[in-house]
Amino acid sequence: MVKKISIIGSGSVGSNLAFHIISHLPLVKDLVLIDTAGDLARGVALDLEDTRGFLGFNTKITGSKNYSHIKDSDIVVITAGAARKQGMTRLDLFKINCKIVKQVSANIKKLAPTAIVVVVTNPMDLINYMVHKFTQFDRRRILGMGSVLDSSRLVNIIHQKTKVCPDSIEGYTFGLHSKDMIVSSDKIKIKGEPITKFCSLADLAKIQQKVKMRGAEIVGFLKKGSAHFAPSLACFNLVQAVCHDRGEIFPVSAVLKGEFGFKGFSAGVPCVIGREGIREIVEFELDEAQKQSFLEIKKMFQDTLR
Ligand code: LAC
Repeated sequence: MVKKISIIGSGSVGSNLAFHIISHLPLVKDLVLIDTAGDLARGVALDLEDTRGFLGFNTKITGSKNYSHIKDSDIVVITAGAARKQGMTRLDLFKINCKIVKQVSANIKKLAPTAIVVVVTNPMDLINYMVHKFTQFDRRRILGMGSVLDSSRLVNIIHQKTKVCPDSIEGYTFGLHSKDMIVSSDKIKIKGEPITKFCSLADLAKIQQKVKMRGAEIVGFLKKGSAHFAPSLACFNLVQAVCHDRGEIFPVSAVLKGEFGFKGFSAGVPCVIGREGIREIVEFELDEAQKQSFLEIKKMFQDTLR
């Protein structure tokens, strides 16, 4: 049973995630928001608390800059870190955010040693791998959120093109949470039928390209900060999947240890999610293009971490 959830970083993603938790997971007893920036987390916590009169939850909400409050959390979500500015790649963020996450990981390891950790901080797959390294937690307890977000973007963009109800569209992206993500037509079905029954090959190529560039497109329009509505909901879906322990399947960034023939990096792959985190990685045969993409991910990890 998940009783305590902590969110590190109280920016737009962290605070929206907190709102989803108090709105939809009434059995969570403790919700903690941590932010090292002044009294931000305290302010956010008070604002969230004031929705109690409308929502009627019992959850205790704590906002603080002091990590001691995360003690014995069942789930810790890491959203802390600098967000992308226009023209920046997620990789540009690696150095800054790796430093931040090193400290965060040390606190989680010390204070919440049995927690499931959900990683949001960009560059998400690299940071997810580093959290595994820093905490030394079993890799099944470290879940990177990126492809969950990209998959919702994929469904949205397919809906825009085909006008089919989103509930009838099943599809996911995998590999990296970056413009090099893998958007394969064999992982997209509309009521079990191939997407090419609903749009032309040229349209499919446009959909694939649009999904890959969606995060950057939003950053370009926002000017300040990056997307948060869809990212916080993606994150909430993972938190909820852990709480409900129903074996939902999400493309989660997981540290690979031989699955798909690869090891030594983290990438989005379909995973069965339960109370223990990743219950199972769902393997499938990679085609040649997908294998090539995985080789490139491996090389990117080697180049960046060397
Ligand atoms: C995005 C950021 C959150 O894709 O990575 O919008």
